[in-house]
Order: sequence, then C-alpha cells, then structure tokens
Amino acid sequence: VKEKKEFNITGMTCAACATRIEKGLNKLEGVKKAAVNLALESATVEYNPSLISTQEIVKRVEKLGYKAISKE
Ligand code: 9UX
Repeated sequence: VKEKKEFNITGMTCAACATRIEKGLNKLEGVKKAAVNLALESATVEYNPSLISTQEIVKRVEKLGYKAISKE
C-alpha cells in the first residue's frame, strides 16, 4: 500500500534544513520517499499507511525543530 501526502513545512531557513528533514523522514520505517522543497515550504511524502501515520511524520518533523502541517 502506498499513499502520498503533502505537508506545509515552516521554520526552514536554509537548504540544509530541507536536507535534514528529508534525511530524517526517509529514515523512518514506512516512509518510501520524502522530498522537501525549501522554496515552496512543503514536503511530499510517500509512505505506507499501515506502517506509519501522518501524525508520526509530523512528530518527526517537529523533533527535528520544524513545523509540519498536513495539507488536506
Ligand atoms: Mo543551518 Mo538550516 O543550521 O536550520 S540547517 S539554517
């Protein structure tokens, strides 16, 4: 199963921020692919909903020091 979700990400101030979030999310079990766009302040995450929830993805981003809001 695969799902794709977009998130608004706030708090990124440099390109390394985007890379940090990408790496942090891609490390998560259940995340297939995470791509962060600094200019758009957004992230696209492909994940397996039976392994991880959007809340867990949001929490992970917050742990890294940024804020993520799921776009609906
Ligand atoms: Mo550099 Mo972006 O410390 O937070 S990674 S500004």
